[in-house]
Amino acid sequence: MTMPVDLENWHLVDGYLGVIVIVAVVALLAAGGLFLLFRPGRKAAPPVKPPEPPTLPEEKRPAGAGEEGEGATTTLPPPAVPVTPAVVAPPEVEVPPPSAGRMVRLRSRLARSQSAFGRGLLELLSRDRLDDEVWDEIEENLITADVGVSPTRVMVEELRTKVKVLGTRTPEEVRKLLREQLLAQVNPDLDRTLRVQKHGDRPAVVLVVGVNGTGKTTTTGKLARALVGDGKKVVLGAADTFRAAAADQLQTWGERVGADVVRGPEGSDPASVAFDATARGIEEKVDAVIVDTAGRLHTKTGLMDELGKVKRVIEKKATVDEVLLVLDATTGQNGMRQAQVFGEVVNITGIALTKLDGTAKGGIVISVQRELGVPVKLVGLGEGPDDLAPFDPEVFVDAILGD
Ligand SMILES: Nc1nc2c(ncn2[C@@H]2O[C@H](COP(=O)(O)OP(=O)(O)OP(=O)(O)O)[C@@H](O)[C@H]2O)c(=O)[nH]1
Ligand SMILES: [Mg+2]
Repeated sequence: MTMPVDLENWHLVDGYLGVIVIVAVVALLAAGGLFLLFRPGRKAAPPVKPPEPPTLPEEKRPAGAGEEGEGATTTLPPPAVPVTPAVVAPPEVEVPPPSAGRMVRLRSRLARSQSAFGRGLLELLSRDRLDDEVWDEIEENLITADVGVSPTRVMVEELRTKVKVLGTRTPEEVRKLLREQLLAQVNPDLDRTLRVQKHGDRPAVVLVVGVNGTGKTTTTGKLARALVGDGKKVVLGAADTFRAAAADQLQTWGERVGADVVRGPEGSDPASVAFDATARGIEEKVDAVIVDTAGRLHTKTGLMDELGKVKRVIEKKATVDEVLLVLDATTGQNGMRQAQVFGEVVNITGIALTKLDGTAKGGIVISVQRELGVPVKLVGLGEGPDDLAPFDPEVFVDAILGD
């Protein structure tokens, strides 16, 4: 059905229509505006990207999780099924070799001492004419090898007398003579037994001390290995609390041989870590507790006092059987003063002479024992985990002189 159009009143219709259209448009715009202003969930601020919900690996994600529409801000609910942690294989515990005979195995590491020190001496002593000049050279050779001034004098005097008695000398005789002299200075009669025997139920306690970087932590780790290799049970105390890395370093050594490592937070009291390690050792009835300490300069009184405290605190629980001073053989005579000061504070019972593989100054063994009146009990002959040996004077002297 169509409406008739009144052509006469068209202008009126036209007028009405115009008004209606305008009103309708205005009404529509107003309604749209109101809708935009008051639509539910409108955000006052410009939309912010919602935080990423925690994601789980695809296969562990609960069904349906992460499938909400765009802009969902809810975080994932806890997984319905317990998430099994990734299977991490426990570190393989090694069975280190026993400590006996190690110095023989590591003998070639003393080659540097041998060429510079032993061979030089043998050559000089084998000369037909031994005038003052040659004796001066022999003396110089001994001093350069860090034998120390007074042991050098003693040796040169004795050698002079014996050479006079011998007259002409075969190379074998020269070697024998020098061997006797060196051995006498190294002193095979000193008791070099490392005191790591249990006292009834109580473990032996070994305190490891020294200046920075001498090899304390490495020696502690190597010693733990050697003891485990000898069938002992060991607890390690990481009483170097200055750096977390120091405790981590020791922990790695411990884990490799299955020895517990007691450690404290970075910056905590080293004495309390040493105390806890001793307590753990007693509790677990181990054979030995070895306590690694932070490197400290012997000139820093505060740090030396702290070391004294570490020892006293351990003594509340057990006896400190062994205080090992770790000396770097390459630092030569500088080590001597350090050694004296450490000795005053913690009463050193043995020396671990490290880095003997990297020096021609093997004579340090003689001077350090003499100056301190304490035997060299252990020698470090390399960076490898089993490059620590109980010190054997005869093997040492033979290595210096060569075969
Ligand atoms: N060649 C050689 N290197 C060694 C020996 N003993 C230790 N070292 C090395 O010396 C460096 C220092 O060893 P650490 O055991 O960290 O010394 P530290 O005394 O604990 O050092 P601080 O805790 O910083 O005082 C490391 O690179 C060791 O591998 C050794 O007998 N021979
Ligand atoms: Mg260290």
